[in-house]
Amino acid sequence: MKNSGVFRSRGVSWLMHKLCFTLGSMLVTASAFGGNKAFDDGDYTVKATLSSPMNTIAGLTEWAQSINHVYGITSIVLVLVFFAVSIPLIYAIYKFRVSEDEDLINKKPPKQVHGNVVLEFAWTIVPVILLLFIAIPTWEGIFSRPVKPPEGALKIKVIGHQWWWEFQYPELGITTANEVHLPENTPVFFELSSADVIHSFWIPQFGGKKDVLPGADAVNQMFFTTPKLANPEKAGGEYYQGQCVELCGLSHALMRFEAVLHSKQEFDSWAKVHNQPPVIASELEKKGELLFAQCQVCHTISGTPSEDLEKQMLAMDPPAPKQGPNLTSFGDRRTLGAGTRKNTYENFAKWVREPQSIKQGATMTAFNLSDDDMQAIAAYLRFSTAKNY
Ligand code: HEC
Ligand SMILES: [Cu+2]
Repeated sequence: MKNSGVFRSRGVSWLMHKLCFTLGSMLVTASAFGGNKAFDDGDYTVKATLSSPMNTIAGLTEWAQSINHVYGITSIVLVLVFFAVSIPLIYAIYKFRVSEDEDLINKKPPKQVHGNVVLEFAWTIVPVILLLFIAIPTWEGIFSRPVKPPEGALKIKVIGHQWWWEFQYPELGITTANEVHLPENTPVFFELSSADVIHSFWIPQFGGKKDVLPGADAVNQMFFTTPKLANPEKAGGEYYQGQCVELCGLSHALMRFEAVLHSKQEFDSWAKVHNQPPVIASELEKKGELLFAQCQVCHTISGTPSEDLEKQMLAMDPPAPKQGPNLTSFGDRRTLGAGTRKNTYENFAKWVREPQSIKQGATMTAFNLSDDDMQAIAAYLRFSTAKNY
């Protein structure tokens, strides 16, 4: 029988399969470079560049760098294995291909061999050596991590909610949401817990991720020393992207936050002014204050009646924590809806009127407010410490 070229194409398709698999893996790796590049147009766009905010391989903390060290070694081994397998493979496919006029039916099978001591030893020992090569720096990385947070680390309680983040600074008496402010070059200690389902806390450029679990006795810890400011002259903080990395429901992908790095001085001023209640200077703000009454069952603003309500709710048995993010100094936040949109008046109005149009499944009630009322609430809420820290 004349060969119909089946064998050859099978070899090729097998090779294609392997190549696609490799390319796929490389794409997954490349996606680590991607991320949400700014919020300039208010939308989520993915861009793969080295300076992307979700880039994992430009680690800024010692912890992130030790992870990257292992990542680098693993990549070298992987590339070596890739070539060690694919070069002989391509050679074999070419060399032993079927020629057009070969009679495959009557062709004798090649000589069958079984067991080659040298080969079997070689392909057992070589992977063991390669794995050791990866394992030793991995162990080193894992065991060089301190087991306890350093003395005097800044403590921050992180509470995951479907689909936003709460940050409490017990020593500073501050509660905020979706933006975690940090002093540069300082040990920080996160206590992670969840109000509902399992989430996972991750600031890619600052290091690894940790699960955020529900249940009072399931508090995870994360600690590291924050990096130094890249540009100490610039005021207003440097923003790094964070993201929930545990599939936690419908809007899991929209459960983001920003870590804002400040000089120590700037951080202290932020902490001082953050809790200042809104100044009610105009009629509009006054009206906004009244209208906010319908929001305060879920939202608290420090130094206002909504805070007293929160205390009462927490004193109940069982305690009833508020469902929505703390909105103290909300005007200072860069984003809205946990990093979903840029914090502009248009996005704010859309959010209040139809939160689910921005974030599917968001548990906030929709409020069909008139333009006048919306502007009044915005004036009250967007009272801003105006970055004057
Ligand atoms: C039933 C509870 C509830 C009420 C009432 C409520 N909200 Fe919300 N609100 C939420 C929840 C929950 C979120 C977080 C949703 C998310 O990001 O997934 C939220 C988020 C927000 C945010 C975005 C905060 C951020 O940093 O991302 C703003 C702004 C906001 N609400 C304003 C208001 C205003 C103004 C009112 C009153 C007109 C109001 N909310 C009433 C539950 C509520
Ligand atoms: Cu989550």
